[in-house]
Amino acid sequence: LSFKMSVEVEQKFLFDSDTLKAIEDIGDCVGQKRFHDQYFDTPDFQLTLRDVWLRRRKQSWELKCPIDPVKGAAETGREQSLCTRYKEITNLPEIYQRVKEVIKDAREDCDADVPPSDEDDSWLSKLKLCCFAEFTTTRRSFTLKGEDGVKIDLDQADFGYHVGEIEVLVPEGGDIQSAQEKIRHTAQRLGLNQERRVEGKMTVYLKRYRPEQYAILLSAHVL
Ligand code: V4E
Repeated sequence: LSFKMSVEVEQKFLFDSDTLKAIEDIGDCVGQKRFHDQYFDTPDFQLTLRDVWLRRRKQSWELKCPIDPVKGAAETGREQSLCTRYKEITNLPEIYQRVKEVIKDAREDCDADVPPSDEDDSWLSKLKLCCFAEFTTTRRSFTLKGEDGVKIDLDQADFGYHVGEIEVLVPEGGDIQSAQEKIRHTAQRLGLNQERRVEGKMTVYLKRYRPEQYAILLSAHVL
């Protein structure tokens, strides 16, 4: 069995009209799209407390999980990297399997059952998964000449937050280090000189609309 699994390496950045001009000067716009995201978790945050993010976008499921077994272990006591790295799983049976492994108590009930299909949402209630966040994003995507495999996204979320990201998708077994190098180089070309991680859409969303979950994830060092 081979599941489509890649690692998304990305760095978020704040942008203004000057950054946009820099991107338009040295890059090509490769499209604009709008999508609605729904994120799911148990009422006691069993997924997000482990930095696992279950999302439905345009009727497709996606699971983002940390690539390191213990999140933050490699970064304790060191400066936090500007880049984030997440495993991306898009195959629904594989997502279901992973989610069951993460959620306590789910195994006895669901071990022998069949994996869900796209049309069937009954697995969500079976695992007590509820939507805790949903928003629509308008995204413009760019590529830069001479920067193979690097994508720049400029996102505008409908709750009034915009953020950019430099992203490289690394196929399973690929070189994550060199992806981070490409991202650093791209950031330099765009004249970004940030020192700290920039808040993603979800962080801002939780802070605003799910303050309890935000506080719990913050004290668990997930955010
Ligand atoms: C991994 C993660 C979340 C899931 C959403 O990931 P993100 O890449 O921010 O969203 P988006 O819309 O850009 O997805 P794409 O289209 O690229 O697939 S929500 C929170 N996290 C963890 C996280 C974190 N703790 N800190 C930062 C800076 N980013 C993500």
